[in-house]
Amino acid sequence: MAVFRPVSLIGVPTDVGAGHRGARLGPEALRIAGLPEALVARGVEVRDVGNLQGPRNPWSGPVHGYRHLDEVVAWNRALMEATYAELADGRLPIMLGGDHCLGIGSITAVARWCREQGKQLRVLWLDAHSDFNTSEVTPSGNIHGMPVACLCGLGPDALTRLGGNAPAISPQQVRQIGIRSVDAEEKRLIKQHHVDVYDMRYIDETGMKRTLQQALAGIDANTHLHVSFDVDFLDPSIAPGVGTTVPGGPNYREAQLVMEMIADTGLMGSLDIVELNPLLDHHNKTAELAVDLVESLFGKSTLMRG
Ligand code: 6HN
Ligand code: MN
Ligand code: MN
Ligand code: MN
Repeated sequence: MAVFRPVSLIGVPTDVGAGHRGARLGPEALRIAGLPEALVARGVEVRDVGNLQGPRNPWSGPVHGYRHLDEVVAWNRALMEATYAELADGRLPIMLGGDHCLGIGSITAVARWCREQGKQLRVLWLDAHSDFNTSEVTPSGNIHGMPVACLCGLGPDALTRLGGNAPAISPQQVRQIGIRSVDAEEKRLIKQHHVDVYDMRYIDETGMKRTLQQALAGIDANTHLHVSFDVDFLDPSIAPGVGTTVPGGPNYREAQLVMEMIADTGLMGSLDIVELNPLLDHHNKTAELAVDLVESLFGKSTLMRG
């Protein structure tokens, strides 16, 4: 069994980036579903640092193409600092979201950490969506549809320069898996910036095993894998508790295989769990499924391997 670094759970109870309210309840739902205990049972030391504090959701409309930009910036600044502090303490941070705008703060901190440590960073973006919109092309103004673009330097200065003047990452560091909903102009941006997208058609034709092998190609012992797990990655038939369901996602076995293959690398150094919306869930079952998949990310195998 792989030995994992001690984990820090960082609750990020925000839905200021989303189109539905309720993801702010995600951190508690994940705790109640047993995430801390499940990690302890995997032999992982767990510290729950509690929930970050941030501005409330004003629930207002877009201004210059963004909804709640000031609030998104405040939450991400706080998260960037908290994530960096846990990494610097030798720990593996797990972000309990919260909506996917929080990937801006977490990954900005991870990228800084990797630069300082001379490590290669690879971001695995598990999602139904590409999250590569900008204020010019967004259909909603919701910033949870923009984090990958922001991290790659496309977006408002307050978010693209959260960690300094250069973009946090380049598109070449990102692998997107499970994608099946990309807006028309977003698709153009994805192509223009050469983001590596393994969409559902690709997965159907290639199989999940080969897809993951390709997404993980080129990593080595000096690689830090950041996993950004948007729960809407999963097929809505097994994971209804999210605001933006899209049919045709990975089933239970495919999702398990993804997590198991990531665990096999032994290189996961940080994890976001985002977009869980307990108000849309049934009896917390989506949260329980997320916990089950995180157990696999930490080496629990459904087969006879460990
Ligand atoms: N997520 N592409 C849509 C938008 O409004 O930009 C949906 C984004 C969903 C984002 O699920 O993290
Ligand atoms: Mn997302
Ligand atoms: Mn999504
Ligand atoms: Mn329902």
